Amino acid sequence: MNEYTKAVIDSTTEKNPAETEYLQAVREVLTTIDPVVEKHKEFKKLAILERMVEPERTIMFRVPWVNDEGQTIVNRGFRVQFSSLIGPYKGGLRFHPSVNLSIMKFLGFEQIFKNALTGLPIGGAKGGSNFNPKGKSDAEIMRFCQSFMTELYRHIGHDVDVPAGDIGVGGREIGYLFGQYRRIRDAYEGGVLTGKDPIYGGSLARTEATGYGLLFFMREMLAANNISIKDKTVTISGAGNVAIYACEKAQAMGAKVVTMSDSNGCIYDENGIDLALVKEIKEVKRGRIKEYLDKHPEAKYIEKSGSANPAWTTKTDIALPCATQNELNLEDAKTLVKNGVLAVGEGANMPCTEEATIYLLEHKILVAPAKAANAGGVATSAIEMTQNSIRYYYTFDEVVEKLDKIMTNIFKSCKDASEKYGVAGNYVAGANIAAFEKLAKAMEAQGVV
Ligand code: NDP
Ligand code: 2IT
Repeated sequence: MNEYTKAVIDSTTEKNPAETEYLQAVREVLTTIDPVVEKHKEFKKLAILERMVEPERTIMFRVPWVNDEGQTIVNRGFRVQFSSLIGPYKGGLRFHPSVNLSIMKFLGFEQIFKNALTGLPIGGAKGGSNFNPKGKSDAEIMRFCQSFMTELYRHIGHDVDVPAGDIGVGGREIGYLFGQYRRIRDAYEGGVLTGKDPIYGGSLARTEATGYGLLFFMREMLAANNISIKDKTVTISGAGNVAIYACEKAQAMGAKVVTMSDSNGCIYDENGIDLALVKEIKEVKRGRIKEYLDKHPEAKYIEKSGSANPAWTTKTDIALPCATQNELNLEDAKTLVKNGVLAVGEGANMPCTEEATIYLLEHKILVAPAKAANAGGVATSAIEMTQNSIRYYYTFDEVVEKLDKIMTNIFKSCKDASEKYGVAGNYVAGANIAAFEKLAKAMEAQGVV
C-alpha cells in the first residue's frame, strides 16, 4: 500500500481509538482507493485523504423529554455534517439504542461516497439519537421528536443540511420533526427534510426507493454476469423499510423470497414470503415478525441466538442483508459460499464485516456494495428536494423511472471504475474509486477549505 494512504489510516486510527465502525469504514475505502492515490502524487501535499476522513462539523446535544409516566428522560442527539463539497449535507437520522459517535461517523462518511455516486448535488451527513422507539406510545415519539428538533433546527435548512429517515425513523417521525421545524421557523421550507408524506410535500415512491433501487442495481450486476434474477431464491434480513420494498421488487422480478427477520428472529417460508402480511405486521401493527406464524403456521421461526443471523444459514442464490451493520460475518459468508450463493446485495449500510467481504470476493461471489446498491433512497430524497424547489409533484412512475436510470448509471460507474483500475468484477472497489475520483476532483477545484 502507498505510504501516504497507510499514514492516513494510521493517524485516523490513533486519533479515534474507540470508534470501531468508523475506522472499519475508513479502512475499507482507503485500502480500495489506494491505486488512485498512487497515481496522484499531488494528493499528499493537498491533504486530500486527511480532509476526506475528517467531518466538517460534529454536533452533539442533549434531548430531554417526558415519558407517559411523567418521568424526564435524557437522550443524546447527534448530527455529523461530514461533507458539503458537492451539495448541502444530506443523510438520514437513526433512532436506536446502539447509536453512538462511531456509528454516526461511519454512516456520515459512507454517505459522502454514496451521494457522490448518485450523480446528484448532495453532500454527506448522518444524525440520530440513542433513543429507543420500541414500545413507546405515539405521544412519546412525538414529544421526543419535538425536543430533538428544538435543537436540530438551528443546524439544518434546505440549502444547508437535509435530514431524512433511517433505522427507527420513518414517515411518522419525519412528520413530527417537520411539524416542529415548521412551527419554530414560522415558514414552509418543505425541502428541509425528506421522506415526508406526499400529502405535505413528500415524493411518491420515496418509501419504496431504497428497496427497489437495490433490486435495480442487482438486476444490472447480474445481467453484466449473464445471470437473470427470475426464479432465483432470495434471502432477506430485516423487516423494515428497506427489507419490505426489496422483497416487493424481488417478487415482482420473479424471484422467490424465503426469509425476513427482525432483531428477535427470522421467518423462513418455503412457499415464498406473504409480503402483504409482513406489511400489516410491521407497517400497521408495528409488531414482531414472529406474528407471521399466526397466519402461516407452516412457516418456520428461528429465534436469534448470539450474533448469527439464521437468514444466512438458509440455502439461497441471492442474499440481501437489509437490517444493520456487521450483520453478515465471516462465518455467515462461509456458509453462504458453501451453499452456493451467487450474489450478495447490501441493502443495509456496511452489513458485511471486512472479513466477510474479502472472503466473498475471493470466492468470486458478486457483491453489490452498500454505497452503490442502497443509494436509491437518498437519490429519491434528492428528487424530493427537486420537487419541493419547483413546487411540483412527479407521478409514482416518473420517480421510479428516474430511480431506475440512476441505479443503472451507478452500476455502470462501479463497473467502469473497477475495469479502469484492474479489479474488474470487484464492485466494492469500483464504487469507492468512482466516488473518490469525483470527490477528490471537487476538493482540488475548491481550494483548501
Ligand atoms: P427500519 O427501522 O425500517 O428497519 C430496520 C430493520 O432491521 C428492522 O426489522 C429491525 O428489527 C432490524 N434491525 C435493526 N437493528 C438491528 C440489529 N441491531 N440487529 C438485528 N436486527 C436489526 O430501518 P431501514 O429499513 O430504514 O434501515 C435498514 C438498513 O438500511 C440500515 O442499515 C439503514 O442504514 C439502511 N438504509 C436505509 C435507507 C432508507 O431509506 N431507509 C437508505 C439506505 C440505507 P427490529 O424492528 O427488531 O429492531
Ligand atoms: O443511509 C441512507 O442513505 C439513508 N438512510 C437515506 C438518506 C436520505 O437522505 O434519504
